[in-house]
Amino acid sequence: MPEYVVIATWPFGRTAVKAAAALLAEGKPALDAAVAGARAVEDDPTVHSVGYGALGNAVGVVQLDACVMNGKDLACGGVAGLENVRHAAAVARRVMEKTPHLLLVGEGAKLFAVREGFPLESLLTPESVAEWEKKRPKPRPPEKQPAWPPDSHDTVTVLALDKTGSLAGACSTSGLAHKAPGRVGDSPLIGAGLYVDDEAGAAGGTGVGEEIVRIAGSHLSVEALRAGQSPQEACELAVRRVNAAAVRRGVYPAQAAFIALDPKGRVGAACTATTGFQYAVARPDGAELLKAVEIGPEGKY
Ligand code: SD4
Repeated sequence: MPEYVVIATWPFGRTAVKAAAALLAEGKPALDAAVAGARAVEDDPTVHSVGYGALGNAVGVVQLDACVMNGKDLACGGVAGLENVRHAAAVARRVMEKTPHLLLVGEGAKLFAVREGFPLESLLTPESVAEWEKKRPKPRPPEKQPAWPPDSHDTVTVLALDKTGSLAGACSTSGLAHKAPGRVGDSPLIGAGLYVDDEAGAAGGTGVGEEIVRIAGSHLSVEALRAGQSPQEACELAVRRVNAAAVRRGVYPAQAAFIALDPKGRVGAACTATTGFQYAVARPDGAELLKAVEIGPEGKY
């Protein structure tokens, strides 16, 4: 078994795995590493889909979704529609640690964050406001609107295996740009955007959340690991399921991707055909950015 492994979504996943690997190398728990990885991306104002500097919803308000899960004891927590607090994954961890609940939303999540000492701030930057304007959906008849806004999303999902052999994960996102106020994606939902169990493995999703929730993508992937599939096979299974669900509705599959990490430290990743998904992996011998296997839909759509 490798000393430690961490995997994270998208090219900004390099920032996440670097921060997480620094902690794993010191022997820190996987959950500390996963949350630190998410935090590094939440703090980066050039990433317009996570934390500070993220794009707003349809009325220009940044609403963050996040969750965390610990593979040792299945402890988990999440926040949805959280406003004015950049470290959404850390708030999700507090929900896990300090409440008997799993998910806090909207004003309740914000109130909880304030009571836990998280500072309130505007998450908008001049650049994110300009980008939000640029990505404003074009006025056109509803039947001509794309089912999802392309290139206006990206979650940081971090999965970590620590030196004790335990797994944990964290994900954090502002969701889809110009989403309906109050819309909740896959990222705060345990089993959809993230699932982690030391007895099977860890998986996380990114992309159009509706498609990931519809197939309970991360739980599906972890159950595939439990049944003996490799992380690569588990991710491909989830992507094929997203494709099949789209075909059944007569639409072309949306952008969606999955990453997975098993207790042996093996990783996998796969995405739907138009996603162009990349992910970062770090181990004691260094970090790399990899391109995921793309899987197109089978049959008619
Ligand atoms: C969501 N899954 O809210 C998130 C967005 C995302 O890559 O990951 N995009 O639907």
